[in-house]
Amino acid sequence: HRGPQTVDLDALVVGAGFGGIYQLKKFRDMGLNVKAIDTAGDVGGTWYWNQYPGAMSDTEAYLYRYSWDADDLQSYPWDKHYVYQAEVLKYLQHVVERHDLRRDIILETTLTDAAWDDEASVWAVKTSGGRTFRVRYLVTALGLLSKQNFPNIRGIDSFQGEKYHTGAWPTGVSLQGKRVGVIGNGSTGVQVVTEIAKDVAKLVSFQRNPQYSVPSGQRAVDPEYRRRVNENYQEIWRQAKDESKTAFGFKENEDRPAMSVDAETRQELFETAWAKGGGFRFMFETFNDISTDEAANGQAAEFIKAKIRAKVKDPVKARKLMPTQLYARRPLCDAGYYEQFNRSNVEVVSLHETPIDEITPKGIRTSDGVEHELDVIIFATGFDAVDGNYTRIAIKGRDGVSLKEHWEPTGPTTFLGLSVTGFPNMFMILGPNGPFCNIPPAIETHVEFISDIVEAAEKGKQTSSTARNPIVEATAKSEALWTDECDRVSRESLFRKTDSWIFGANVPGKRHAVMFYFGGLAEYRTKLRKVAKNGWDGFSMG
Ligand code: NA7
Repeated sequence: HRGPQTVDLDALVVGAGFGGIYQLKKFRDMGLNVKAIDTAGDVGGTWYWNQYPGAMSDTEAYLYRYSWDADDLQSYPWDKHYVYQAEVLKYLQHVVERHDLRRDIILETTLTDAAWDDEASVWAVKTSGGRTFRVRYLVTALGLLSKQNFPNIRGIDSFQGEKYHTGAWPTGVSLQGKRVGVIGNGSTGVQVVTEIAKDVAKLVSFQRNPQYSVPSGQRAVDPEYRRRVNENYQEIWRQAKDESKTAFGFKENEDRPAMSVDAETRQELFETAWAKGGGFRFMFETFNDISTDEAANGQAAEFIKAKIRAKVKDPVKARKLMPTQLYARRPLCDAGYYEQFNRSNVEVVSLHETPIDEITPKGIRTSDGVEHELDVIIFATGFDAVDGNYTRIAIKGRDGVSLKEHWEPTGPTTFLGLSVTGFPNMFMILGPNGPFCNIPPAIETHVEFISDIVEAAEKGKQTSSTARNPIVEATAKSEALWTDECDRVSRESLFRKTDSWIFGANVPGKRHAVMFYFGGLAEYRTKLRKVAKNGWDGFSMG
């Protein structure tokens, strides 16, 4: 089994973003011999790769960080209500330095192949550069959104200008004074357009399905606000993790259907949420049924459409920006997106009216024969999300069966979004069918559960009479039950009826599937506690 470059460890963490950094810290604190690897040239994960202009977290800054370092929470500065990419990256670098984690992080190193060795009860993980790690525990923190989705458009390679995917944005790109086309208008496209419109000579936004975006409420943080957050931090995290579904810092409405109030009251409630800012807040704090009832959804949609009509002065542009689908994708928010279309240098092309025929050496030609001449094309076309990161790499469990093969007949299945039967001692941070919510608290929930179950297994080893490595593995039954549960809980959601990455419906040829647990973070955490309390119910521990 051993080559000259073989390294034995207790655990390997793959990925050094929000998830991997914390897992490394936890395992190290438990006394395990652990390393983390990452393909990137630095730590940061999503916030390393997505350096496109305008990249921002749309979770408010006070909840877009770790909760486990109480002193750091009190003292680490943030000056706006939402943090931009550079600040998140700096924060993660800061955490890595503060806890002296860098010495155990190996950068520019990619997992190429991982195989379970049943005889030795270890994972053999091959990496780029020829090193093999033999580890008792493998934790994958690959990110939900990292495998880029490039559209298959005729002539794409013939373009002679600059071409970038937002998810692999190189440093040092200047768009100043250039003619720029942006394909895609999800969270990313909306942020790019809002940020660059003022700097470029011409901006053409190519939109297949216009989306609904509400104001983010971005503004400076005043010292009084920060003082209040600091004073209440413990309670803030408790509420987010154990009392809310989305962990976005508010309580989701549970008892007010949109049609239960009169039109005037409804309007007022929407206006209030609009003024406060935040996409999740607008969708989930106002009423309890916007994401589940078509009539309620229609009311929210009409409210936003009226705002678009009022903001966008040119009626033709307004028409092209008007959403036609349900308001049932990841809710967006922005700091002045629709306003950009009032600039004379900003155009919108409706791909429903005039689809792209081809990309030419000079730009993009649409079906009306117009060749939009461009210096730069930006692909804000999203990701092969959630399971895409797993099926692209060779992870082979028992009997050499790969994850891809395991998921082939059914779509991605897991127990609790973190463990798969046939893949012992491997844990996923944010694997398929994890909770749909603000990411850092979801990550902490996973990391803490994984660390606890590994600790339990290690304790078992100390008291065991055999020398064999402990084994933790989801049972086939628990995986099937969890998959059913995720299916059941999402059945009512209008998100399921609307094509987007959240149900695997954004990549041509990809199977639509349930990818998240929609029951909310609080409920999810209750379930995890129950599993732990009942002797790791649903796992076989050997
Ligand atoms: P999204 O939300 O998946 O958005 C991708 C956008 O790209 C969306 O507007 C798509 O249009 C568009 N797209 C994709 N393929 C094509 C082709 N072939 N032609 C034209 N337009 C296309 O990705 P984001 O990066 O914005 O956001 C991902 C998540 O990151 C986000 O939800 C946050 O959680 C953070 P469509 O709507 O499918 O018609």
